[in-house]
Amino acid sequence: MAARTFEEELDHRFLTAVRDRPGQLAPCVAPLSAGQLRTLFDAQAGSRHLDLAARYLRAEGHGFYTIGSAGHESNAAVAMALRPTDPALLHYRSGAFYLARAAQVPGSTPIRDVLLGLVGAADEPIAGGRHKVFGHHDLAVIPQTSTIASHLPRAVGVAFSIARAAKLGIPGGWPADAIAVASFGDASASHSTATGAINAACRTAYAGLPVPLLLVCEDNGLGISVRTPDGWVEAAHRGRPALRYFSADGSDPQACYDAAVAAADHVRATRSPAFLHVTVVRFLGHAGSDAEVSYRTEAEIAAGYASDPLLGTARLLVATGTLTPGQVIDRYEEIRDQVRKAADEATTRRPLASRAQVMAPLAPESPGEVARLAGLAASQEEREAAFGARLPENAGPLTLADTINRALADALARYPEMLAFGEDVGRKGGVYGLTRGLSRRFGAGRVFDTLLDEQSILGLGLGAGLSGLLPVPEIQYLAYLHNAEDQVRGEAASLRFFSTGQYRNPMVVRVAGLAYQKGFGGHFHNDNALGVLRDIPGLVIAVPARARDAAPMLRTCLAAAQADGTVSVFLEPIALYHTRDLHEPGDGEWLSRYAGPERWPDEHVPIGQGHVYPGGGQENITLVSFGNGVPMSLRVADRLAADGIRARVFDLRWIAPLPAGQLRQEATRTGRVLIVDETRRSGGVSEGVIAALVDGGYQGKIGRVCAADTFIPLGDAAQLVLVSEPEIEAAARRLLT
Ligand SMILES: Cc1ncc(C[n+]2csc(CCOP(=O)(O)OP(=O)(O)O)c2C)c(N)n1
Ligand SMILES: [Mg+2]
Repeated sequence: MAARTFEEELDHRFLTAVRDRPGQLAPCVAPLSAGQLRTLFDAQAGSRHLDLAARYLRAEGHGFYTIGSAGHESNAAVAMALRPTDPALLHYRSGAFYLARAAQVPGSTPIRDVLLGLVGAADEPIAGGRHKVFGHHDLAVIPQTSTIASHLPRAVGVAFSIARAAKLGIPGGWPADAIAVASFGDASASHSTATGAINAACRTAYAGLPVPLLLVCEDNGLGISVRTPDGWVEAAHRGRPALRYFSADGSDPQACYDAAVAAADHVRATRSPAFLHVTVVRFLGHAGSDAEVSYRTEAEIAAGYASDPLLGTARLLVATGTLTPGQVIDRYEEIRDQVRKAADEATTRRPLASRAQVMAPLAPESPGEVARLAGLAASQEEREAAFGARLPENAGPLTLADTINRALADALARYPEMLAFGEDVGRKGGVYGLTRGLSRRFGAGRVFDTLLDEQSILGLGLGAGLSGLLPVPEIQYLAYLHNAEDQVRGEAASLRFFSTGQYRNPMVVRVAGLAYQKGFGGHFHNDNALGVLRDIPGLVIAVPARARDAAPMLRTCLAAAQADGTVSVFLEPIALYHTRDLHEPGDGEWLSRYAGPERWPDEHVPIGQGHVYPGGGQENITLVSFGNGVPMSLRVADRLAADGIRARVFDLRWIAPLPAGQLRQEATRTGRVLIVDETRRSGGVSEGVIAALVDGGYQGKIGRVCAADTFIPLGDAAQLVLVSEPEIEAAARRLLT
């Protein structure tokens, strides 16, 4: 007889254990009712058969994903201990949780949902064929990317925001007494993203703030082939401040359910986090492609079968007299048939069929609505309350920093759901004073300090956006975005994509950055690299060079967040924060008067629209720039004018999406383009600008001046590697010869 495959062996072990060893199924009384036991078993068996289906669908050429939940199905008991309105961010092995939750919501079709995900069908209900995820809007299950633990900072943010939205009276996405639940594996628990998030939850709860978060570690002892040291998960999480530890053996459904109820009750009642550690087994290897025999002995693999959570539930079903062994097997087989039929049906569903269809959730732009929202202000009384007697439009010419501060105040008055937060944002008012006075005026519930962890700051933004709030996190310096960048790339920007826009995390991330800082220089404070942001699909990158642009651009980003769930990075050039003059000391030309609300509709700056500074008459050259390059280019244009050379300066204002059409027009007008780019030659903005020009069919001359491919040194040495005005001027003259 041919040896059984692992799939066949798992099936066989379960069936023979139930059929042939009824002696193990001793009578007992379980607090789980007969109905609950049946629900539990159905979810577990459904999940098991989905795993088996994933394998045959793969073998038949229909399926694309084989990481399963087999061995972890006790997570169904966790779902049963929760409410279907408790937001859930699930591990990729939480299939039985997903099915058990769906059983709480009439009309759900979880088996079909998962199968459609496995075959990449366009009508899969959450990701629409873009990935196989556990997610469903009606089940409050937020889909996750496959980067392990990357959902945990968001989960902390969701938990925090449940309470904060309730406190502020903002109708959020969740009931006021909801708790957030996040599951993850044992290896994931050691990932810095997880440790950072768990630490943030503990520290926040320790400080006395509500963080109703249930962390569920599904501990199978392995991360692919790597063993987690025995006892490590418990040692690392038991006894942590403000985190209550619970544990259960996943092969014992009653114990699992009891622990989950106790943990969920604790979180709901105390509004503080708990860590539920469920010991499970992993069947069928890490994924279909994983030959676990290369790192596990056959005996070890076989020993796991005794801990099958389905068997645990079967025992209780029989021991409580709910079902006979034969009925358990019948139910198991019925579910097998149900899954097979649904799988056959799933293979007839269509995949995504066009590039536009794939990309549709990335670009749900409604520019008309954005323009309308950007033109709205708080009432006169609310503005007067926010600003005191001194409305910013009456304050005379303002710097970029002062303008952003006033624009933030206007936005806080206009959007009661807006939060502004980050390191030093609250009391101190920001390292550069950009949020000064805002916490005092709008309250520490809306403008506040966070812990020193960019990942947690962004995670809070992600969770807040999902919870009906409008988060405006601040990252102190561009260089310090990098340690948390996955929260923008993998989480913020991808959520609409993997949920066909059903979930969104509107957010405007304010980042102080770029080069030419004189006072406090060096590599980190003069970071001039935008490469990591430029290629993120759907991300909007705004760079206001001057006060006049900053307020309308900020309003546009906030309106786009509200209208479309857009994620924007609002990159503020530090060196221009307090700049007053353009051409000569005292000219005050870099200051602008703040526009009052009556002018907002006219001054609206749509996403992707640059600004032209004409050179007068028929220009000879177009200088294309952004950020610090704009005032430099304007000064160079002035010097060129002395020699009769007319330069048109085009401020991109938006690095993503680039104003491509306008750019081509401005370039074609003179036939000579010089790109003045303070970012690096490699991976810098100029690469995108040149590509946009070429793609747009521009055939004239192109030159560029960029920063060198180096980190920025301290002090005056920085000037050696950054673009200088003489360099711009020389390059412009070269292009004209
Ligand atoms: C950040 C990141 N690094 C690596 C991987 C590749 N990877 C996928 S699953 C996995 C192991 C995770 O183990 P564990 O957290 O214990 O979950 P389990 O699969 O055992 O349930 C790894 C390394 C990943 N998905 N994300
Ligand atoms: Mg594991």
